[in-house]
Amino acid sequence: MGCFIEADPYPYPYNGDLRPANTALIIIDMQTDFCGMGGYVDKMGYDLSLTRAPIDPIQKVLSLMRDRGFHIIHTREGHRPDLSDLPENKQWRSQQIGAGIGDLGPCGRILVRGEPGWEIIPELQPLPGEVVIDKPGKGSFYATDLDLILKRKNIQNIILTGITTDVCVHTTMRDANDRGYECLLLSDCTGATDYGNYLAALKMIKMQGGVFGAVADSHALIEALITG
Ligand code: C5J
Repeated sequence: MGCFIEADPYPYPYNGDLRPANTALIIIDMQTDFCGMGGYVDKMGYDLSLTRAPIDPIQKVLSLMRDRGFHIIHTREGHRPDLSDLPENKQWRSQQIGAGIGDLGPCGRILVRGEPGWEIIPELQPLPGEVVIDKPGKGSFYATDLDLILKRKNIQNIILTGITTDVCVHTTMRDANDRGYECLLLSDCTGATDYGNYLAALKMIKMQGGVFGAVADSHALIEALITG
């Protein structure tokens, strides 16, 4: 039998083994810097409605998955206050586009740990006991203990949400897939700074029979958890 979520290009997970014990919801970088007024993405001049669109669907999925006892993992992108973990080329690039990482902005120093802009938005605050991964890069595995934590908890399935689809979410999904995790991206629970890139990122996951995993929306997940 098994439990499957209706997804594209195959019902997820491939083996039907979807249980709270072996499945984590990962919420990537839902920080003011990426979706709030005065944060990094806002300073770069992007349309915040694109990165704010997933907030409400993520809230619904988070609430149900918390109730059902699934593992919940949050990530935050950010750098040490002394910027010792900030690559020079990343700093240079951010300065060119008018949002220098480490510079003072309306929400404190941009993408610096401990600053108001770096905090996860109030709507999606982690609960005590939920894992929070601090990462200096795009991927959630690079220079973090995420893989160790997933292995210790015997997690096989990762359900991805958060921002931005084409950057931190994709990097994390690709890396997770290489490591053998069975990945699902929830299409309405993610957003990019560019709508075309969002669509392309979803399409790339599904090529070659699901080269990085599968894509579903939050309704399909909720339906599967309620009826399954
Ligand atoms: C970026 C992210 N876009 N969370 N970070 O720099 O996608």
